[in-house]
Amino acid sequence: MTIPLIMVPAWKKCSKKFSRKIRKGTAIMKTAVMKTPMIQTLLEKSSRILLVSHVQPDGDAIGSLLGLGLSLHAKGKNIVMYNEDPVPASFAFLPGADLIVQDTGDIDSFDTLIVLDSGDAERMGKKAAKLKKIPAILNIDHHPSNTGFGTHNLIDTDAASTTVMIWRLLKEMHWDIPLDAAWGIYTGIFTDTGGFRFGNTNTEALNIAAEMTACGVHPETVATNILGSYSFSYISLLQKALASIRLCADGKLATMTLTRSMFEETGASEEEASGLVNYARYIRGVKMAVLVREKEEDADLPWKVSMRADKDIDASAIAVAHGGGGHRAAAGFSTALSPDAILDMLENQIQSQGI
Ligand SMILES: [Mn+2]
Repeated sequence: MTIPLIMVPAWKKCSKKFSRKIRKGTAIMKTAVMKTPMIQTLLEKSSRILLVSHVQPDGDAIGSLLGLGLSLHAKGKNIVMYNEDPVPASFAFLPGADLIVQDTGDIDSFDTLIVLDSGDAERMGKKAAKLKKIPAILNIDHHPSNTGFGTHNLIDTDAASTTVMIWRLLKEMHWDIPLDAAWGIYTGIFTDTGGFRFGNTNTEALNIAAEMTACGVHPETVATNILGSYSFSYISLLQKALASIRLCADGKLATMTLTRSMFEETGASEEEASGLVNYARYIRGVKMAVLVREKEEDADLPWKVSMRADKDIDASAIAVAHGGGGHRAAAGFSTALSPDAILDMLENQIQSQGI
Protein backbone atom coordinates (compact mmCIF):
# COMPACT_ATOMS: atom_id res chain seq x y z
CA MET A 1 0.00 0.00 0.00
CA THR A 2 1.31 3.43 -0.85
CA ILE A 3 0.82 6.36 1.47
CA PRO A 4 -0.78 9.28 -0.40
CA LEU A 5 0.93 12.63 -0.37
CA ILE A 6 -0.43 15.12 2.13
CA MET A 7 -2.98 17.32 0.39
CA VAL A 8 -2.76 21.07 0.69
CA PRO A 9 -6.30 22.28 1.42
CA ALA A 10 -7.98 23.86 -1.59
CA TRP A 11 -8.74 27.56 -1.55
CA LYS A 12 -12.34 28.10 -0.62
CA LYS A 13 -14.55 30.43 -2.61
CA CYS A 14 -14.78 33.81 -0.91
CA SER A 15 -17.99 35.50 0.09
CA LYS A 16 -18.46 39.08 -1.17
CA LYS A 17 -17.85 40.47 2.30
CA PHE A 18 -14.68 38.38 2.61
CA SER A 19 -13.46 39.55 -0.82
CA ARG A 20 -13.87 43.16 0.31
CA LYS A 21 -11.81 42.41 3.39
CA ILE A 22 -9.12 40.85 1.20
CA ARG A 23 -8.93 44.01 -0.90
CA LYS A 24 -8.61 46.07 2.26
CA GLY A 25 -5.88 43.70 3.41
CA THR A 26 -7.67 42.80 6.64
CA ALA A 27 -8.92 39.33 5.74
CA ILE A 28 -8.07 36.33 7.80
CA MET A 29 -7.05 33.63 5.37
CA LYS A 30 -8.50 30.21 5.95
CA THR A 31 -5.83 28.40 3.97
CA ALA A 32 -2.31 29.06 2.89
CA VAL A 33 -2.60 28.44 -0.84
CA MET A 34 -3.21 31.97 -2.09
CA LYS A 35 -0.94 33.69 0.36
CA THR A 36 2.25 31.72 0.03
CA PRO A 37 3.79 33.67 -2.91
CA MET A 38 3.15 36.96 -1.07
CA ILE A 39 4.68 35.62 2.11
CA GLN A 40 7.65 34.14 0.24
CA THR A 41 8.29 37.52 -1.41
CA LEU A 42 8.03 39.23 1.98
CA LEU A 43 10.50 36.81 3.60
CA GLU A 44 12.96 36.97 0.71
CA LYS A 45 12.91 40.78 0.62
CA SER A 46 13.26 41.22 4.39
CA SER A 47 16.73 42.16 5.49
CA ARG A 48 16.24 41.64 9.26
CA ILE A 49 13.47 39.53 10.77
CA LEU A 50 12.30 39.33 14.38
CA LEU A 51 10.34 36.20 15.28
CA VAL A 52 8.22 36.27 18.43
CA SER A 53 5.72 33.95 20.13
CA HIS A 54 3.42 34.34 23.11
CA VAL A 55 4.33 34.93 26.76
CA GLN A 56 4.44 31.86 29.01
CA PRO A 57 5.38 29.84 25.95
CA ASP A 58 4.13 26.30 25.41
CA GLY A 59 5.62 23.68 23.08
CA ASP A 60 3.93 25.18 20.02
CA ALA A 61 5.17 28.69 20.84
CA ILE A 62 8.78 27.49 21.24
CA GLY A 63 8.47 24.91 18.43
CA SER A 64 7.13 27.42 15.91
CA LEU A 65 9.88 29.94 16.79
CA LEU A 66 12.51 27.26 16.15
CA GLY A 67 10.74 25.63 13.19
CA LEU A 68 10.51 28.83 11.17
CA GLY A 69 13.46 30.70 12.71
CA LEU A 70 16.03 27.97 12.06
CA SER A 71 14.65 27.42 8.53
CA LEU A 72 15.04 31.13 7.77
CA HIS A 73 18.52 31.07 9.28
CA ALA A 74 19.47 28.11 7.05
CA LYS A 75 18.33 30.24 4.08
CA GLY A 76 20.89 32.84 5.14
CA LYS A 77 18.37 35.31 6.56
CA ASN A 78 19.33 37.65 9.38
CA ILE A 79 16.93 36.66 12.17
CA VAL A 80 16.38 37.02 15.90
CA MET A 81 14.12 34.59 17.81
CA TYR A 82 12.55 36.33 20.82
CA ASN A 83 10.23 35.48 23.67
CA GLU A 84 9.54 37.72 26.66
CA ASP A 85 9.83 34.70 28.98
CA PRO A 86 12.76 32.27 29.16
CA VAL A 87 12.40 28.90 27.42
CA PRO A 88 10.74 26.54 29.97
CA ALA A 89 13.15 23.87 31.27
CA SER A 90 11.22 21.05 29.58
CA PHE A 91 11.92 22.55 26.13
CA ALA A 92 15.57 23.43 26.75
CA PHE A 93 16.67 20.16 25.06
CA LEU A 94 15.43 21.39 21.68
CA PRO A 95 18.22 22.22 19.22
CA GLY A 96 18.48 26.00 18.97
CA ALA A 97 16.54 26.68 22.21
CA ASP A 98 19.62 28.52 23.51
CA LEU A 99 19.31 30.94 20.57
CA ILE A 100 15.92 32.25 21.79
CA VAL A 101 16.59 35.57 23.49
CA GLN A 102 14.63 37.66 26.03
CA ASP A 103 15.91 40.93 24.59
CA THR A 104 15.00 42.15 21.12
CA GLY A 105 17.85 44.66 20.89
CA ASP A 106 17.10 47.68 18.67
CA ILE A 107 13.53 47.18 17.42
CA ASP A 108 14.02 49.81 14.68
CA SER A 109 16.63 47.55 13.04
CA PHE A 110 13.94 45.04 11.95
CA ASP A 111 11.87 45.42 8.80
CA THR A 112 9.73 42.32 9.40
CA LEU A 113 8.08 40.86 12.50
CA ILE A 114 6.73 37.30 12.51
CA VAL A 115 4.23 36.64 15.32
CA LEU A 116 3.61 32.96 16.01
CA ASP A 117 0.82 31.09 17.84
CA SER A 118 -0.61 34.35 19.24
CA GLY A 119 -4.33 35.19 19.00
CA ASP A 120 -3.70 38.90 19.41
CA ALA A 121 -0.71 41.24 19.34
CA GLU A 122 -0.79 41.73 23.13
CA ARG A 123 0.17 38.06 23.58
CA MET A 124 3.72 39.15 22.62
CA GLY A 125 3.95 40.71 26.08
CA LYS A 126 5.06 44.08 27.42
CA LYS A 127 6.84 45.11 24.21
CA ALA A 128 3.75 44.55 22.03
CA ALA A 129 3.08 48.25 21.36
CA LYS A 130 6.67 48.86 20.21
CA LEU A 131 6.84 45.65 18.17
CA LYS A 132 3.63 46.58 16.33
CA LYS A 133 5.54 49.52 14.76
CA ILE A 134 7.73 47.16 12.70
CA PRO A 135 6.65 47.85 9.07
CA ALA A 136 5.68 44.31 7.99
CA ILE A 137 3.94 41.94 10.40
CA LEU A 138 3.35 38.31 9.44
CA ASN A 139 0.81 36.72 11.79
CA ILE A 140 0.81 32.89 11.68
CA ASP A 141 -1.66 31.22 14.03
CA HIS A 142 -4.42 28.65 14.49
CA HIS A 143 -6.49 30.22 17.31
CA PRO A 144 -10.15 30.91 16.34
CA SER A 145 -10.01 34.15 18.33
CA ASN A 146 -7.17 35.55 16.18
CA THR A 147 -7.79 39.24 15.51
CA GLY A 148 -5.93 39.37 12.17
CA PHE A 149 -3.57 42.06 13.51
CA GLY A 150 -0.82 41.50 10.93
CA THR A 151 -0.13 43.17 7.60
CA HIS A 152 0.01 39.56 6.37
CA ASN A 153 -2.26 37.06 8.14
CA LEU A 154 -1.98 33.32 7.77
CA ILE A 155 -4.68 31.79 9.97
CA ASP A 156 -6.04 28.27 9.85
CA THR A 157 -8.22 27.25 12.77
CA ASP A 158 -8.22 23.65 11.49
CA ALA A 159 -4.45 23.29 11.84
CA ALA A 160 -3.52 21.08 14.79
CA SER A 161 -0.67 23.43 15.71
CA THR A 162 1.08 26.55 14.45
CA THR A 163 4.04 24.31 13.56
CA VAL A 164 1.74 22.41 11.13
CA MET A 165 1.18 25.73 9.35
CA ILE A 166 4.93 26.39 9.30
CA TRP A 167 5.54 22.96 7.78
CA ARG A 168 2.96 23.71 5.05
CA LEU A 169 4.51 27.13 4.35
CA LEU A 170 8.02 25.69 4.07
CA LYS A 171 6.78 22.94 1.72
CA GLU A 172 4.85 25.38 -0.46
CA MET A 173 7.94 27.60 -0.74
CA HIS A 174 10.00 24.48 -1.64
CA TRP A 175 12.41 25.18 1.21
CA ASP A 176 14.33 22.39 2.92
CA ILE A 177 13.48 21.76 6.57
CA PRO A 178 16.73 21.56 8.58
CA LEU A 179 16.83 18.77 11.19
CA ASP A 180 17.06 21.32 14.02
CA ALA A 181 13.84 22.95 12.77
CA ALA A 182 12.17 19.52 12.44
CA TRP A 183 12.53 19.02 16.24
CA GLY A 184 10.57 22.24 16.82
CA ILE A 185 7.87 21.33 14.28
CA TYR A 186 7.41 17.89 15.84
CA THR A 187 7.30 19.35 19.37
CA GLY A 188 4.57 21.89 18.49
CA ILE A 189 2.39 19.07 17.16
CA PHE A 190 3.20 16.79 20.10
CA THR A 191 2.29 19.35 22.77
CA ASP A 192 -0.75 20.96 21.09
CA THR A 193 -2.30 17.52 20.48
CA GLY A 194 -1.58 16.49 24.09
CA GLY A 195 0.81 13.79 22.86
CA PHE A 196 -1.47 12.79 19.93
CA ARG A 197 -4.55 12.38 22.13
CA PHE A 198 -6.71 15.52 21.76
CA GLY A 199 -9.48 16.09 19.21
CA ASN A 200 -7.16 18.05 16.92
CA THR A 201 -4.99 14.95 16.31
CA ASN A 202 -5.57 14.34 12.60
CA THR A 203 -3.98 12.62 9.61
CA GLU A 204 -2.02 15.71 8.63
CA ALA A 205 -0.52 16.13 12.12
CA LEU A 206 0.42 12.46 12.31
CA ASN A 207 1.88 12.47 8.79
CA ILE A 208 4.04 15.49 9.55
CA ALA A 209 5.15 13.93 12.84
CA ALA A 210 6.09 10.78 10.91
CA GLU A 211 8.01 12.80 8.33
CA MET A 212 9.91 14.69 11.04
CA THR A 213 10.73 11.34 12.68
CA ALA A 214 12.04 10.06 9.34
CA CYS A 215 14.23 13.21 9.19
CA GLY A 216 15.87 12.25 12.50
CA VAL A 217 13.65 13.56 15.32
CA HIS A 218 13.41 11.09 18.24
CA PRO A 219 9.83 10.84 19.59
CA GLU A 220 11.07 9.25 22.81
CA THR A 221 13.46 12.14 23.52
CA VAL A 222 10.63 14.66 23.02
CA ALA A 223 8.18 12.66 25.18
CA THR A 224 10.70 12.05 27.98
CA ASN A 225 11.77 15.68 28.20
CA ILE A 226 8.24 17.07 28.07
CA LEU A 227 6.20 14.48 29.97
CA GLY A 228 8.69 12.75 32.21
CA SER A 229 10.96 15.35 33.76
CA TYR A 230 9.17 17.17 36.56
CA SER A 231 10.71 19.29 39.28
CA PHE A 232 9.85 18.50 42.91
CA SER A 233 8.26 21.96 43.18
CA TYR A 234 5.89 21.04 40.34
CA ILE A 235 4.86 17.77 42.00
CA SER A 236 4.31 19.66 45.30
CA LEU A 237 2.07 22.16 43.50
CA LEU A 238 0.24 19.28 41.80
CA GLN A 239 -0.45 17.82 45.26
CA LYS A 240 -2.13 21.08 46.34
CA ALA A 241 -3.96 21.43 43.03
CA LEU A 242 -5.40 17.91 43.34
CA ALA A 243 -6.49 18.62 46.92
CA SER A 244 -8.35 21.73 45.71
CA ILE A 245 -10.52 19.89 43.16
CA ARG A 246 -14.25 20.46 43.48
CA LEU A 247 -16.95 18.78 41.43
CA CYS A 248 -20.19 20.53 40.55
CA ALA A 249 -22.96 20.58 37.94
CA ASP A 250 -23.68 16.90 38.67
CA GLY A 251 -20.04 16.00 38.24
CA LYS A 252 -19.77 17.59 34.79
CA LEU A 253 -17.66 20.53 35.95
CA ALA A 254 -14.41 20.14 37.90
CA THR A 255 -12.47 23.10 39.24
CA MET A 256 -9.04 23.55 40.75
CA THR A 257 -7.98 26.70 42.60
CA LEU A 258 -4.39 27.84 43.07
CA THR A 259 -3.60 30.78 45.35
CA ARG A 260 -0.38 32.78 45.57
CA SER A 261 0.46 31.15 48.88
CA MET A 262 0.47 27.71 47.19
CA PHE A 263 3.07 28.95 44.71
CA GLU A 264 5.11 30.49 47.53
CA GLU A 265 4.98 27.36 49.73
CA THR A 266 6.04 25.02 46.91
CA GLY A 267 8.41 27.31 45.04
CA ALA A 268 6.66 26.35 41.79
CA SER A 269 6.61 28.83 38.94
CA GLU A 270 3.67 30.19 36.97
CA GLU A 271 4.68 28.23 33.88
CA GLU A 272 4.59 24.97 35.85
CA ALA A 273 0.89 25.48 36.62
CA SER A 274 -0.24 25.65 33.00
CA GLY A 275 -0.89 21.93 32.41
CA LEU A 276 -2.41 21.12 35.84
CA VAL A 277 -5.97 21.63 34.63
CA ASN A 278 -5.73 18.39 32.65
CA TYR A 279 -5.79 16.38 35.90
CA ALA A 280 -9.30 17.69 36.66
CA ARG A 281 -10.25 16.71 33.15
CA TYR A 282 -9.19 13.10 33.69
CA ILE A 283 -12.11 12.52 36.10
CA ARG A 284 -14.73 10.31 34.47
CA GLY A 285 -17.91 12.22 33.60
CA VAL A 286 -16.26 15.65 33.68
CA LYS A 287 -17.12 17.68 30.58
CA MET A 288 -15.27 20.81 31.53
CA ALA A 289 -12.22 21.24 33.76
CA VAL A 290 -11.24 24.64 35.06
CA LEU A 291 -8.11 25.98 36.73
CA VAL A 292 -8.57 29.23 38.64
CA ARG A 293 -5.28 30.78 39.68
CA GLU A 294 -4.35 33.95 41.47
CA LYS A 295 -2.03 36.13 39.43
CA GLU A 296 1.45 37.09 40.53
CA GLU A 297 1.03 40.83 40.22
CA ASP A 298 -1.59 42.92 42.00
CA ALA A 299 -3.79 43.15 38.93
CA ASP A 300 -7.25 44.69 38.43
CA LEU A 301 -8.31 41.24 37.25
CA PRO A 302 -6.50 39.09 39.83
CA TRP A 303 -7.83 35.66 38.77
CA LYS A 304 -6.83 33.79 35.66
CA VAL A 305 -9.28 31.12 34.50
CA SER A 306 -8.14 28.31 32.17
CA MET A 307 -10.83 26.01 30.76
CA ARG A 308 -10.55 22.62 29.06
CA ALA A 309 -13.79 21.36 27.55
CA ASP A 310 -14.94 18.26 25.71
CA LYS A 311 -16.63 18.50 22.31
CA ASP A 312 -20.08 19.36 23.73
CA ILE A 313 -18.98 22.64 25.29
CA ASP A 314 -17.66 25.80 23.63
CA ALA A 315 -15.06 27.13 26.09
CA SER A 316 -13.98 29.82 23.63
CA ALA A 317 -17.49 31.42 23.72
CA ILE A 318 -17.34 31.66 27.52
CA ALA A 319 -13.82 33.11 27.38
CA VAL A 320 -14.66 35.70 24.73
CA ALA A 321 -17.73 36.82 26.73
CA HIS A 322 -15.29 37.62 29.58
CA GLY A 323 -12.69 39.39 27.46
CA GLY A 324 -10.48 36.34 26.89
CA GLY A 325 -9.89 33.96 24.00
CA GLY A 326 -8.71 30.56 22.85
CA HIS A 327 -10.00 27.47 21.14
CA ARG A 328 -13.38 25.73 21.49
CA ALA A 329 -11.70 23.01 23.59
CA ALA A 330 -9.15 25.15 25.46
CA ALA A 331 -9.71 28.79 26.37
CA GLY A 332 -9.14 31.30 29.16
CA PHE A 333 -9.81 34.74 30.57
CA SER A 334 -8.93 37.00 33.49
CA THR A 335 -11.51 38.26 35.96
CA ALA A 336 -12.16 40.17 39.17
CA LEU A 337 -14.89 37.69 40.22
CA SER A 338 -14.10 35.60 43.30
CA PRO A 339 -13.38 31.87 42.78
CA ASP A 340 -16.88 31.03 44.16
CA ALA A 341 -18.54 33.52 41.80
CA ILE A 342 -16.50 32.12 38.88
CA LEU A 343 -17.77 28.66 39.72
CA ASP A 344 -21.42 29.83 39.79
CA MET A 345 -20.99 31.66 36.51
CA LEU A 346 -19.42 28.63 34.79
CA GLU A 347 -22.12 26.33 36.12
CA ASN A 348 -24.76 28.65 34.61
CA GLN A 349 -22.81 28.96 31.37
CA ILE A 350 -22.51 25.24 30.76
CA GLN A 351 -26.17 24.75 31.68
CA SER A 352 -27.13 27.46 29.16
CA GLN A 353 -25.16 25.52 26.54
CA GLY A 354 -27.54 22.62 27.26
CA ILE A 355 -25.07 20.40 29.13
MN1 LIG B 1 -0.68 26.42 19.31
